[in-house]
Amino acid sequence: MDRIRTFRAASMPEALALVKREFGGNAVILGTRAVQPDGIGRLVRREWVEITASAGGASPGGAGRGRGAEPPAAPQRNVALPEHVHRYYQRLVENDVAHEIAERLARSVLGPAGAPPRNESQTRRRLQQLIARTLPPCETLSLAEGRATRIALLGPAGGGKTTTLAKLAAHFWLKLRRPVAIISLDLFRLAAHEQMRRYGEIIGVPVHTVGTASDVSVALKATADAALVLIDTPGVSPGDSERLAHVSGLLDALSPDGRHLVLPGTMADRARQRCVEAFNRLAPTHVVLTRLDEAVGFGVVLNALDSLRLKLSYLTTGQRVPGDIIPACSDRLAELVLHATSA
Ligand SMILES: Nc1nc2c(ncn2[C@@H]2O[C@H](COP(=O)(O)OP(=O)(O)OP(=O)(O)O)[C@@H](O)[C@H]2O)c(=O)[nH]1
Ligand SMILES: [Mg+2]
Repeated sequence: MDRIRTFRAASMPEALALVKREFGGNAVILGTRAVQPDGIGRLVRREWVEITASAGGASPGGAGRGRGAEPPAAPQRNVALPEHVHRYYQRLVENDVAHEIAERLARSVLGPAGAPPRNESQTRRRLQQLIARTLPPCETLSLAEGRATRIALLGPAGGGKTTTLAKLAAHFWLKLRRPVAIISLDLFRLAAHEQMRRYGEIIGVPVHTVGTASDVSVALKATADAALVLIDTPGVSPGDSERLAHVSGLLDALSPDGRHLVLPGTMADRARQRCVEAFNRLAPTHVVLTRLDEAVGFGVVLNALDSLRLKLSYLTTGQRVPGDIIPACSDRLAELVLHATSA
């Protein structure tokens, strides 16, 4: 029988460290919960984080693992791989890289002529290069000269669109002092509108709302002087074609320079594929992977991007605004995927 326990700490990395210390690298995260102060204080005060984890075994609903319900089994010794290559294969699996991708990488590191790397450091160097090359191109936001750059965030409900948008708004306005404006298309839920309005107030950037096509020209005029216009869209279930069509129409009218699909990095494979297929209709150009703080390792990034041919723009690693956002960079990501988890 698996052991299940709830761990509480001041931050997600600390809570994950407790889980790892208690249950080891094969722990399965069953659920996470932020225990927050009330009201506006939640944006500025640190919250407690609770993780419920099991020592091993299946995770209900596949939550928290990129490859569905199976935790990574202890990798079998692969006789075809030299010892030091196999050790890196194990590390990839420990970091939640799917077995088939880890195996593909380990085999590629041997090279076509079967000239294996001589030692650990050569293996690491080759793997790092291979991983960086496997990743899609990385491209963060860059602002056009002399006109507003418009960027839309879209994706499934609760994926982290509004939080990521607030992090970007804070970075460009509070840190870089570039004028930012927000356009919110999320008029479906009062709470969503309220959330965006509060972020706007706290960060100090104007928020305009667009509910129908007739609001578009007013919003475009009102935001024409901003260097960056961030467009927040409502969460849409992949099966809701009516709402997808509505958002698609408004986006076409706003004609953004980039459309960033926001997906939790911890989403199970099939759910993610369904989302990607549904959101293709909105012609995404980039992907943002969120909730990586809830993943066992950065390997989920490789799993998520393996069949996704969109540019990677940002990764998010927590709920804090501002903060908890990493600009995508393939070399840095390759390092993170190969990072030893048992340290
Ligand atoms: N752990 C973790 N939580 C996150 C991250 N990004 C966002 N969240 C949390 O996820 C929840 C949903 O985030 P939102 O930004 O409201 O998601 P959304 O996609 O705008 O949701 P809808 O507008 O309802 O579709 C909030 O509790 C966020 O604090 C992240 O990187 N890590
Ligand atoms: Mg939202």
